[in-house]
Amino acid sequence: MWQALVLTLFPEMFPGPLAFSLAGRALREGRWALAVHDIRSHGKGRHRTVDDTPFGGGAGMVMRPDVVDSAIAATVPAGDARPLVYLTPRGRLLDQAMVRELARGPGVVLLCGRYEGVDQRVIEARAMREISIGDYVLSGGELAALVLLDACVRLLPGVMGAAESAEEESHAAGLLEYPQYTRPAEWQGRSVPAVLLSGHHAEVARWRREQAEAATRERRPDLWNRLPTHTG
Ligand code: 9D3
Repeated sequence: MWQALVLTLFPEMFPGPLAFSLAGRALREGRWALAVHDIRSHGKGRHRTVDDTPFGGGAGMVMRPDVVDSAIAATVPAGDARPLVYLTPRGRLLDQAMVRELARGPGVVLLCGRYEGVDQRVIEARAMREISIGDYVLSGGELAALVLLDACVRLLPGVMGAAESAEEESHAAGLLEYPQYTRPAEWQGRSVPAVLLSGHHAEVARWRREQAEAATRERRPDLWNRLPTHTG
């Protein structure tokens, strides 16, 4: 079974919103497992200290390597094949290819940082994969871990319906999706595009492809220029 282990100073944040998604139902059905471990339980002294001031100066605090290493040693069995992922704004950007790769494997161990982050030595010593979920600033790694888990779990066998899974495959093409409409056919003076009511499946397919291409060209030139037919 695909097994996730989360190391965090805020264990109460898990499963959090995942309980309300496809991932939550799959968790209750035993299609994956989630273990959460409080890094604070490895803190030093009477106050269970987990952080200290950065060498070289600067704002904020840094999580101690010995504390983080103890948390890993206590929870990750020797020879565990799961990748150890450190969620950090310094990491490689998460994309669907990385999600697919992580979902294919035995699971993940996710280290969530707080404060200014984790001492780099334990990241190197434990050969962690550093991953970011985007170029904006969060308060810590927990929300990023929840995003990564949601993205992975929906790809596990039996979590999505077969129809959705097939659609997923065809959409890995690198285009944004076409816009969606439902009833009522007219709402506040706005009509649904007539082609969608026409019953001409080929015309619907062509219109949707045009819409997807226009949106991708306008909003995501990075994706557009990566399409095989639009390079060079
Ligand atoms: C002062 C420089 N800041 C880096 C931009 C420090 C800093 C800000 C926020 C250090 C850590 C954090 C907390 N963020 C995460 O732990 C995090 C994150 C993110 O902020 N954005 C996108 N992906 C991620 S994954 C983990």
